[in-house]
Amino acid sequence: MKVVLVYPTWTGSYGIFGHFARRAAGWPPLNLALLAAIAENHGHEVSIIDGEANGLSMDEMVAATMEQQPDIVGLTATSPFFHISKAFATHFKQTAPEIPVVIGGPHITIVKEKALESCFDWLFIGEAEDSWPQFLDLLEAGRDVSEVPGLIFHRDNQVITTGQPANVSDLDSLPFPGRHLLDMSKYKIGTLEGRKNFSSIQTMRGCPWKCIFCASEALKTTDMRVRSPRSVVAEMKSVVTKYGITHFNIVDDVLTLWNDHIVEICDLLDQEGLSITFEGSTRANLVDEALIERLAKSGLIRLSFGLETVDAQMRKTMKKQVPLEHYVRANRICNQFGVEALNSVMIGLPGETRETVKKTLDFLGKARDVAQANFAIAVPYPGTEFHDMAISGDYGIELMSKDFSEYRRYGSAVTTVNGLSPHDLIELQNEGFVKIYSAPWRWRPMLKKHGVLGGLLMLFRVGKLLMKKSLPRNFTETKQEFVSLGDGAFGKVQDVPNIDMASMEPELVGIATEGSPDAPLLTIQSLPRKSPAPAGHIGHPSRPNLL
Ligand code: B12
Ligand code: SF4
Repeated sequence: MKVVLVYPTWTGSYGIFGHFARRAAGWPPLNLALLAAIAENHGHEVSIIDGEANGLSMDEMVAATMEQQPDIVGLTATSPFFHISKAFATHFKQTAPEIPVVIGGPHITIVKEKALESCFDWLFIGEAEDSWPQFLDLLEAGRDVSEVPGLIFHRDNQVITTGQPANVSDLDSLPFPGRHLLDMSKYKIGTLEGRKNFSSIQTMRGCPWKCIFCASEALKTTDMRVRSPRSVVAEMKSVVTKYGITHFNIVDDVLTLWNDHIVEICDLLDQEGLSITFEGSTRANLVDEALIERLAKSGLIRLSFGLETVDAQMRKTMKKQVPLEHYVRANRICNQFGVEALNSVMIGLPGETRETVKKTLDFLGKARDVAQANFAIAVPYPGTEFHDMAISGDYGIELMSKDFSEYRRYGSAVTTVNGLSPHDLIELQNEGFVKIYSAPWRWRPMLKKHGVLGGLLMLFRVGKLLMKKSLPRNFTETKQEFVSLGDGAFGKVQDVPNIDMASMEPELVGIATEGSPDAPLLTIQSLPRKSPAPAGHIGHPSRPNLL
């Protein structure tokens, strides 16, 4: 059977943020690549259309899909981008109503039949490594698929659910993702050593904790499984050999959950003489000097930690269970061994007030060992305890929108908390960037990472925002508004009618400075606050981040 898997363009809907998201990293769709390899092993012919990497418009994605003459089309979705996959499926069905369209991914696993729109023939929930090939084989043979676990579909005007599929027990039994179906030269990520071609890779699944803002429980990720280090290193080796890619972003939820596992991977890398670099995320209390020194020796160049907030009560409520004192220590250790440390902060978690944000910003302002922090708005994604809290109004949270397409972390907020409006949260997010990046000792690493032009642009904006903050408050009704851009930079949106994001050169946009012909693309202008914009958005409902 001819299977076409489509990863629709998503950063376009982040407006100006999308340019910076693209500059920060363009990620290969690892899940589709894995499902493609499994389908190929079952004798099916597979293509992947990565609309994001190729900057395709909706029409171009539909045309590219049709060109492949598919027997079936597969899509994936997270909550804030489900609407894009749905728009693609709707568009595609107008062209080819007879070709089945299926969709899986975290959003489907979480909301289940609520995602069963008429443009989808079958939904897949949970891990699909077993159900997907079973389904394809039965469909090709013209047999009934309703015995396959993990499906949701319409039959005789009824919604049929075939139950939760089992998680994969032996990760080593899976093939390596079908990267040969992607143009691997397109995926690049910014590092302190410059932009690198990279691939994502998964060495284990799961995480034992249940932070309230994470859908770990709904996604059944507390069921933990690891790959053998031998299989991981063999995959890395094949990526190095086939594509010349030597940087890996390990997408495991907690990279240093089991020290032995990651250390064994490093031992094998050394034994094989495989010279690579890698990065990942972990919890600050799960690193120590010996571990970081060991990992850095085999190529660790970056680690991300989720600081979120420094307020003791909020830390308790968010159930992350990492004692605060570990963050400075973990950053210091990373600095000591030349590993870049990233720290994410969330603004608007349950219990947030202006005072708690100030506490976090003061902490970061003084913490000289903490070189970089990213400020995201806390988003109550479905399937999280935070979502339930926002619906029931606990801890001063009020949910302003049930439209998941608005559930983004940058320049948008869908909650109010203790009197802080979505607009206030966005302002506090911007303030966070100013606070941390106005410290001169943070400029050096930032310049290294964003390049001289990017760095200067950011410093210019920090200065401008500082000046603006010193102006009288009545300026706010129609003021030009700075918004954070997610990767440490920020800009302001200005009216750019009929802008065609897909056709723009991300690099060009990235380096444009005020006064240059490209300047309008870097600026975003706010509507007056009484405008009919949806909760938290600065823009018009039809074009949320652009006016
Ligand atoms: C790496 C990662 C990213 C990367 C790369 C994404 C990519 N292109 O691969 C980046 C940084 C870009 C990213 C961005 C975001 N991410 Co993210 N990300 C992850 C992470 C850590 C790993 C993803 C992964 O590769 N998993 C491995 C694959 C094999 O698993 P999988 O994707 O779930 O796929 C399996 C099933 O879902 C199913 N399936 C999936 N698709 C399909 C399609 C078909 C046809 C079928 C049959 C089955 C199927 O089968 C697969 C195999 O079992 C996950 C957490 C996690 N542990 O999974 C979060 C996660 C997916 N991200 C999440 C979020 C919220 C985001 C953002 C919204 C954050 C933001 N910036 O606002 C964006 C959204 C981007 C987007 N386009 O949707 C949430 C999603 C929750 C939700 N409600 O949807 C997760 C689950 C984190 C969490 N625990 O809360 N992310
Ligand atoms: S530690 Fe990370 S992956 Fe685990 S529950 Fe918390 S946020 Fe989710």
